[in-house]
Amino acid sequence: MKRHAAALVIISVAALLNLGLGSRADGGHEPTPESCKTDLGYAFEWCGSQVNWPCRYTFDSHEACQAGCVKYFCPDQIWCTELDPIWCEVPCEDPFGATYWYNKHIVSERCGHLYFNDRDGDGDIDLDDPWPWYDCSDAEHKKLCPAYRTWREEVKEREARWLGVSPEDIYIGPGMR
Ligand SMILES: [Ca+2]
Repeated sequence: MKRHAAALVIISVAALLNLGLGSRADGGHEPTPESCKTDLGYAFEWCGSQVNWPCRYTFDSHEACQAGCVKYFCPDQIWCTELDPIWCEVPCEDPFGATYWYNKHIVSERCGHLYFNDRDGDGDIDLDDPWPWYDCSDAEHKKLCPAYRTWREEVKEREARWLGVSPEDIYIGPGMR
């Protein structure tokens, strides 16, 4: 039992050191079908890197985020196994499973152009109107995973509880303040 605990400590120290030092995948190219075939380890490093989207924002669910990312870039190398439920068994709305993060990549593929949008064509990205991106992202998430809780749903419920009204009475969209 004691030995087990010691091993866990060593692993977490190694993980911390790895965070500090970065990896060869930091800022490197996205995994490609070719690199997945020849160097699957690179995909794990790239996806686990603290500088690449979206796993740099994850803390508790970092392992699941990395798994979802590898599954997205290297679908031919990853298959469902009952040995580790993180890959396929965890429900899609749960950030502790790969599917949740895999879906984020799909949504980014479909809606990313709205996030990095230059409507007036002056060459600068306009981040002042995020709502078309939210609309697209929420709709695509729901298509992939009906049980997914969107940011808007969560905020509406929180605000509604706070104000003692129904979530339908809360407005989140253009012109809100
Ligand atoms: Ca612009």
